[in-house]
Amino acid sequence: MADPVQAEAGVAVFIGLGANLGDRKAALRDALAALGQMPAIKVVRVSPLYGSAPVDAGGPDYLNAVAELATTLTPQALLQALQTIEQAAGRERPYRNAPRTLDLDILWFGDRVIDTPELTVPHPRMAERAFVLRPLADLEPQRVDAAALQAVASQDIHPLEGSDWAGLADPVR
Ligand code: A4P
Ligand code: MG
Repeated sequence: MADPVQAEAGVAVFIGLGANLGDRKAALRDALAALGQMPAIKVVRVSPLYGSAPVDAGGPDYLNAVAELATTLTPQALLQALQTIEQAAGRERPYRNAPRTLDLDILWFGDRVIDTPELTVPHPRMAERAFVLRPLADLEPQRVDAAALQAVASQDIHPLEGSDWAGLADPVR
């Protein structure tokens, strides 16, 4: 069983979720459910669901969203947990930016700045990507300014469903 009290005391983390192969919405929902079942993670809030054309990549359109977690895990342990969930969703890595059943990226881990071979936080490409900035701005409008959104305004992205797409009992704090 999840221990929301323990995880609630943890660090606020924002993750990006994306999928452009298979049952994309089920993959994102299942990933959030799997995260919420981990004792050291609470899923705090989830953004609306967006459809987006691939950026710097080919293949079908993506579904994208951003979630806020609270976790007592270290950044490395959280990355490992995300990669385990990606693998369980059938993620394959034939080449960089290949189409994928599930991609889970750490965007912010509290106010930590991390630069190791395995992990770079804040996510180094987030400022170039409407599929990250738009849902992030829905959750944290004070941290994503108008100029940042304007810089990615030409990218093809559109909201599909409100935060209740994720099936969380209480998607908004
Ligand atoms: N890694 C380093 N920093 C991080 C971090 N902050 N979060 C390392 C997660 N992982 C991080 O990732 C490769 C390695 O990055 C990991 O082993 C981890 O140690 P990966 O997911 O295996 O490979 P990737 O997909 O080639 O890289 P990444 O970073 O997920 O790709 P991007 O840059 O996020 O781009 N267009 C639309 N519309 N929507 C999308 O979701 N996604 C991508 C992927 C491209 N275009 C897209 C979308
Ligand atoms: Mg990734």
